[in-house]
Amino acid sequence: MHIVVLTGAGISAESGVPTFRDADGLWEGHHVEDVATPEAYEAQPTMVQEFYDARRAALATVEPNPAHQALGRLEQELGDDLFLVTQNIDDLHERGGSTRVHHMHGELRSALCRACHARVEWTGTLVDYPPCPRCGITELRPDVVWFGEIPYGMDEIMVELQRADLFVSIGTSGAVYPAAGFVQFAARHGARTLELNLVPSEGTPFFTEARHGPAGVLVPAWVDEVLGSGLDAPV
Ligand code: BV8
Repeated sequence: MHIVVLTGAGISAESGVPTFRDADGLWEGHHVEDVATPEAYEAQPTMVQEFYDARRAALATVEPNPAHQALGRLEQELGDDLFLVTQNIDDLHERGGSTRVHHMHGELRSALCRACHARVEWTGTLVDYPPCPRCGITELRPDVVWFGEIPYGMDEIMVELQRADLFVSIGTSGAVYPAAGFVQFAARHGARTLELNLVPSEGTPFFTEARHGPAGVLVPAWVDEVLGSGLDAPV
């Protein structure tokens, strides 16, 4: 059985990472749509760099939660039969035990060089424009996919969605495309679809089944169900 899992900010909420649209949906006092754009970066590079520097630094203050750990366990059991794609730019899936995580919107712990296009591991700040480790030019930006930019790995993601028997969406509002369209694409290619989210999302009507509650409770229970049911049994 081939499973594709898509995660969003909701899976990291119980780790203390604020989501985008809950409460007042503010990040460091900004709406993500106002900051996560190439135009904002051109107009106010320092503000954008500081926005991501603050979120990168905050990674040291949060820990993976049982939902991340359950997906790490699922990868151990399913291997290549699990494809995990996340919209999140934190490293909590990796710290929760997942080794193959597809960050379609990039990662905080990576920097992108606008001169040589290298993607380099980065844990410090970027606001002071340090030299690119590969080309030496001081044009490093957050390696994050902003609104209007093309998500990473789309070809591979579409292939995985076409071969999925089960598509599971965890902790996302279904507000941003193309991720929000994955459920319909997977269903069109024969997948069963399951939503695990705190409350119904914009995409809930497109799912075969939807369970609502905290990811820290729903995800471990679902993984136990999948692993307990025998790996080739229908879910
Ligand atoms: C693209 C990185 C072309 C940055 C992000 C008009 C109509 C339709 C589309 C568009 C349009 N105009 C423009 C577009 C395209 C645009 C878009 O969709 N805009 C929206 C605003 C309408 N998209 C793009 O520009 C994308 N690029 O389209 O390129 C293309 C497409 C395909 C192929 C080739 C080319 C690029 C978008 C990427 C933007 N970058 N993140 C950063 O992080 O700073 S977006 C960011 O918000 C996230 O990555 C995520 O994708 C998105 C939504 O966030 P969520 O993860 O869902 O979080 P949210 O807070 O919204 O929801 C949390 C959920 O968790 C809630 O439902 C809540 O109930 C739940 N929850 C809370 N606590 C818990 C919980 N669940 C479980 N347990 C809990 N404890």
